[in-house]
Amino acid sequence: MFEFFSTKGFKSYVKEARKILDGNWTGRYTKPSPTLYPHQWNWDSAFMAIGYAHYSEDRAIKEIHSLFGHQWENGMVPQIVFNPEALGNYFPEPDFWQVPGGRLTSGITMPPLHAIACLHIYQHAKNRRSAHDFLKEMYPKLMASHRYLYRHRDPVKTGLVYIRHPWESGLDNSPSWDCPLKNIQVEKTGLPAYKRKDLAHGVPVEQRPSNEDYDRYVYLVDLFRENHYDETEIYRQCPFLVQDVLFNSILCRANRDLAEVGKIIDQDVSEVEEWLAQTSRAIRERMWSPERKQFDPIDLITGEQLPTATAASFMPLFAVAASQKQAQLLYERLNSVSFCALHQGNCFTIPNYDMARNEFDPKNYWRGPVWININWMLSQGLKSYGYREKSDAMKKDMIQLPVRFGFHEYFDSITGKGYGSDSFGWTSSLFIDLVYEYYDEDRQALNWLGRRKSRKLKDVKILNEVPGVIPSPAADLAPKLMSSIGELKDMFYSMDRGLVDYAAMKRSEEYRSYLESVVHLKAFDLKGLVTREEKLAFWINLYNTIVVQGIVELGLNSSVRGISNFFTHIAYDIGDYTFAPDDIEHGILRSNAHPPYRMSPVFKGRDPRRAYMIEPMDNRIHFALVCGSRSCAPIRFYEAGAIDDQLETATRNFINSSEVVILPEKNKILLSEIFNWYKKDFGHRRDIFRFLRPYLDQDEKAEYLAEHMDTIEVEHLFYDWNLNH
Ligand code: 9WN
Repeated sequence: MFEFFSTKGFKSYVKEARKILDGNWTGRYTKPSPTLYPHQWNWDSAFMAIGYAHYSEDRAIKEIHSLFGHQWENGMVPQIVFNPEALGNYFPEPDFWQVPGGRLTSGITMPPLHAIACLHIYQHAKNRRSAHDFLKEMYPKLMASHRYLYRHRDPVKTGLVYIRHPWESGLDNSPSWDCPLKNIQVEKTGLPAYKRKDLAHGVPVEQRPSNEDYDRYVYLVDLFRENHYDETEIYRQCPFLVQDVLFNSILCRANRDLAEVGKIIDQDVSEVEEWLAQTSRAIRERMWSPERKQFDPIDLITGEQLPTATAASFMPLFAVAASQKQAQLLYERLNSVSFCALHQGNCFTIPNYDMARNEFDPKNYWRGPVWININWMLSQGLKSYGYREKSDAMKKDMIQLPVRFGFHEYFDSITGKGYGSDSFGWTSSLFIDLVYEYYDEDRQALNWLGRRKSRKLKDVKILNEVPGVIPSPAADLAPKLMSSIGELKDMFYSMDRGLVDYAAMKRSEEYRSYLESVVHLKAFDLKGLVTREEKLAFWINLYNTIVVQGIVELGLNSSVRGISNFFTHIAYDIGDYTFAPDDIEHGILRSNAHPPYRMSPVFKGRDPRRAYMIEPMDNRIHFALVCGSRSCAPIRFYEAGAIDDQLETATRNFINSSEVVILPEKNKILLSEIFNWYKKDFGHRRDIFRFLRPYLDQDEKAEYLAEHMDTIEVEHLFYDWNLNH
């Protein structure tokens, strides 16, 4: 490897996302979409603020201020704050809601994400002092909004609050509401006259709620206004009262964050802690269905759980309310075909609804497409329970969706095509958050101008020296080393995602025994490696292992880029010579080809190590060498007897992973930086395409590439240098 740090890749997409937010920004709040949703929406604003927190604290704060400026006296934060200048394009608007006091808001609420957003703003603030002031100002308002929920939406003190309209759930036409909505008898003639406006913006009818749904939405609004938004009366009369899993999970998580906010500004947080304890217990105990092994909403009209199969049932992970056992069961369900187990290849993770169910519809709104906000919360929840690999994999997939298909409201869970509104607010803001968070350790890569600060270590550190162990020649050292590496691999490498548990490895007996055998490399005769296959397997395995050992020994915990000369600083003494990873990669395996962006080869002049170069070089090594980072190949153990097949598999896997993405809709191919750095090995565009062709899964994308070799635009992907731990 080498020390050139690319800042390409997602940079242009982050810019695009920011441009969308600029376009939707009104000066006070951000429209969820330029046309379909022209007003301010409750939970959308929290998601917007989460993205803005990374680059515009000011906007993040204004967004929240604007919403809470319309908080009702009883503490309720309304679902919509209407913009008087944008009236006429949405239904229902204030003339229909007729809320008390002539307010320009709707008369329902939404999942209370705002304490989460406020804490996030504070945590990312550059100006801590003003962020602290912001928390002080927000705390009583946030407390009032939670108090409203516990007082008016949990009248019999169950610890769970109810929603009284599907719009309050945020997941309007979720199949979870089919049953309770069906139980509402609606006489068309008894309904007030209304005209839907959501279909006037070019979104096809099959991607939106049905007319029957709308009749019921309107019926409920009518009931609220007839009762003058009196919560006690509504509770008595409303035929739709549901304790929703998503809503309560968000409330629970918001309590957690609100307690944190309270502590930051020295408040007594006992009331919030009490809410937190009650709600997490109630989620764990009352919403869990032992037969279905999932969390289900509770219909307060029937008193029964509503067996459902939406992604909402995973949300107690976000709340950190699920027990370890429940979390494990949720994780298993998430990893099943019902929710498009990762990289299944024929769908996108994770659809909003169980793909195996009849009601599943990959195109229809909350009945099956992929939604970034839901997956964003879920990936956070998975991380909280230690399912870091799955969480990271979901984040990576979420980042890919807008890159491939645009910043849409939701995405077809089978084809990935974007639906609903385009230029969608929370898809853009959460994309920004995901890119920043996922590449958190690597902020410098997002800093367009910056070069990262890294340490340069002096001298070369020989890693195969153990005091008291005398190197001795052993004819079978190579196979012994390989089996020792194999043991480490079995114990500490996770083969499915190519991750390594470095900390556990360092403490292990197996690692100590590996260190003892690696000492004998000093007495190893490289001439004993005769065939090309033996040499390839030996050097690839050795490269991968020295990199892992280097990470362990230097105590790196975020990226190999922490040490600017990592790949030349560590080395093994083998026979009479010293080999650093760069010597192995560029000298031996690349037949002494120039490392990228360097003027000279690693073996200069008559360097005797040239005698061990493997010629001709095999390009496939690039997909087998591990650099301790998430973007490089997963670690495998290579065997001389099977090396060709193994390299073939490694290459095929890499080329069909998210490191090579063909986007016919954009006439673009996104390629791993590896193809850019190693132009010398792969050649230029047409040569690269020819190389890719036999490895690509033969689908319409491969066909597209074959037909558009001359015109397709090439873009190189951001290289993820974070440690693969
Ligand atoms: C009704 C704004 C909102 C989101 C919701 C989403 C959709 C509104 C609608 O758009 O709902 O609130 O008219 O369909 O379902 O989650 O907040 O983006």
